[in-house]
Amino acid sequence: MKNLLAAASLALLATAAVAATVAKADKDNDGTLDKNEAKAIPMVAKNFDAIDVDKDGTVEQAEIDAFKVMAGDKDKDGTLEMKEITHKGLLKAFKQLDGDNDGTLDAKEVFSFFQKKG
Ligand SMILES: [Ca+2]
Ligand SMILES: [Ca+2]
Ligand SMILES: [Ca+2]
Ligand SMILES: [Ca+2]
Repeated sequence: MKNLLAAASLALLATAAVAATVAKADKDNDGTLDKNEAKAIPMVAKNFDAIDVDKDGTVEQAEIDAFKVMAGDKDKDGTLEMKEITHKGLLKAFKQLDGDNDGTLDAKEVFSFFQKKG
């Protein structure tokens, strides 16, 4: 239980750190980053189109979170199998998230998880 709590607070810290960066780059305060604003965060600027899963031309926090989780795609097939996922909440919700029931999560499915969470 102690370990679980430690993991939870670490996750919270990580989330807060990223949120601060996005908020800092979000010059017009609309909660998303357009291509211009994303220039302030090299990781986002470089991967903008890959991160923008819903292709609305802006990057939101949930998309950045999803992108980070998708980095666990070790065999680079574009989807996450259960064994490629380290995020505990994601593992727990795996079955519900796997909308097309193919046994893997794609970027959109991961994005929907963080969208509901946020
Ligand atoms: Ca903005
Ligand atoms: Ca978007
Ligand atoms: Ca994979
Ligand atoms: Ca799937």
